[in-house]
Amino acid sequence: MTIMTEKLQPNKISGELTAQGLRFGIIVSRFNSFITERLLAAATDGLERAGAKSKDVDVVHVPGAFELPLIAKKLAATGKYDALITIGCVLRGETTHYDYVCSETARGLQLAQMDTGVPVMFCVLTCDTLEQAIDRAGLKGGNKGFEAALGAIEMAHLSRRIRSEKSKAAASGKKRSK
Ligand code: INI
Repeated sequence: MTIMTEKLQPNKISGELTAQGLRFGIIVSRFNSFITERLLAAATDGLERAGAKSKDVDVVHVPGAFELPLIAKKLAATGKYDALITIGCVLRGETTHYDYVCSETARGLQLAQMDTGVPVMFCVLTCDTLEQAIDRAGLKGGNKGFEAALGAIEMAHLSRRIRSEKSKAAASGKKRSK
């Protein structure tokens, strides 16, 4: 006996790539500003080309990458933003300072998004050389700022979508209890 099975067609939940009506915060490190300002320019270009308006994008500068997590968490907690983009550039030096800055920045930013539920894009270059950073800030490797902008838009939509699915499920009593 053959069992006819219908091909499973699951509901797909994905984020659109239009920035209209979304609010973004961009936090930029001044350290290695030669690189970070190029990442910032590409991030704002990405948001603008996707339809974001100036009034919906705030840019905040911090001294170094290590300071990104605290300000990300504070901005996320305002409830004003659909997504945040954090921009930094850490270059390896002669000591272990690099390792501490990289790991604490990444850890802090992940905590900021997990604690607040606001998507936080990690546009922090961690490079051995300046050349590697330049490649990723507009040369051979493209520009990670632009990629971060697209990621922020996608995550903002996805978060809104999941929030509305959650309220729909709650309203229809379908929400499963744990
Ligand atoms: N901050 C950076 O953003 N990039 C670096 O490469 C860097 N290095 O190499 O030291 C750096 N250090 C500063 C750090 O982020 C803090 O601003 C500083 O330690 C004060 O808290």
